[in-house]
Amino acid sequence: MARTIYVLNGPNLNLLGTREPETYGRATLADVEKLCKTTAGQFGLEADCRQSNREGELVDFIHEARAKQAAGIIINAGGYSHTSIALHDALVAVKIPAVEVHVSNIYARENFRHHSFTAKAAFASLCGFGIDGYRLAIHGLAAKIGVREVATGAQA
Ligand code: CA2
Repeated sequence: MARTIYVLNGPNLNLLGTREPETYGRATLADVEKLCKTTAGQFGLEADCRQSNREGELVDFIHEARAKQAAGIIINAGGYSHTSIALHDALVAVKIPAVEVHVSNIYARENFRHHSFTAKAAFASLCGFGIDGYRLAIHGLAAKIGVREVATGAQA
């Protein structure tokens, strides 16, 4: 059975591709989820993708990842990245390797985006790659947990 990784997106990320394209690009959340499922599949993993605008529900998803023995978590907690001790604590508590992703380069933006609580609980953090950051994060997570790309038979 394929091992599962949880891909968690926080508040307002359901709006991706509909507003502020100069900051977040034109890809939608559906595009992100498709990219994550395809990339996870290349490693023989399954991506379980969730989005919520509520902090507590994101905490619940992290606990669920533990209950389901998920192999890893990719998290873009949106604005909660910069405020949520609860999400930090949940990520630390479940002891599942996590990568934080931000679509935009948070360090090139307002000062209040420069600190992330979720980054402190993750083993790695990526920002500024647009939605490709999710693909890169899955590659990094797979390397961290010792999962290799599945052979497809296709010539490189
Ligand atoms: O760059 C990122 O991925 C962020 O996590 C996006 C958050 C922001 O609060 C973080 O500082 C950085 C915002 C969620 C996206 O909000 C949108 C709003 C309008 C249109 C598209 C997305």
